[in-house]
Amino acid sequence: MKGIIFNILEDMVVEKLGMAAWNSLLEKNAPQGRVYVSAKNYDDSELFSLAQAVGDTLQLPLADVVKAFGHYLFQGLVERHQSVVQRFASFDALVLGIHDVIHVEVNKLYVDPSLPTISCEKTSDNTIKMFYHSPRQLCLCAEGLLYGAADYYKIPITIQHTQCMHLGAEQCELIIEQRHD
Ligand code: MNH
Ligand code: ZN
Repeated sequence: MKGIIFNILEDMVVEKLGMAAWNSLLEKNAPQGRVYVSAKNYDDSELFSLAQAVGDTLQLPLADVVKAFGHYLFQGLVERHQSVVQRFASFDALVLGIHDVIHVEVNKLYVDPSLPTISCEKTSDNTIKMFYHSPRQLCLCAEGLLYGAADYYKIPITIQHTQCMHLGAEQCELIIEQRHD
């Protein structure tokens, strides 16, 4: 994973638990003297260790931490890549553009990023079906990102995770529905 992801995890931990907590998590779960540079690659296992340690600190399952981090991550990505997000006038347009616009742009901005395979289709006026596949199985991070995007566009959504790689499926299937409440 790219350093930018670790940088945003640091922001979240510092905001919720303080700088001392982050420094202590880093000391125990990363190589000595580690500094994350946004464009550099770091082992996925390092991110998982840190996320697990955050969960241990808060007594939360890893799945909850990954989802909450995904939610936080969206705003962090927006702040760092405004021009990419600004081209989308709506939640639907952004979601339908994740794979062919956003992650294509990421591929130009970063050398060798670790991106998932995502495909989306609009299945009704207020529903989008998303397929997610990645060797990292970060589908809960994707869910969190979608909730973060919904906040950004100020719309309420619900997500049903109708197929999941964690349950043996070849890919995850997410049904994203805009609520009318
Ligand atoms: Mn995107 C990684 C999904 C919006 C830039 N993105 C990931 C991952 C998921 C993901 C899941 C984790 C890697 C994996 O699963 O294998 N991304 C989404 C979704 C949305 C999204 C569902 C919208 C909703 N992503 C964005 C936006 C940007 C962005 C907006 C920036 C403009 N994504 C990234 C970058 C990575 C990433 C950068 C990290 C790649 C790496 O670590 O190598
Ligand atoms: Zn899944």
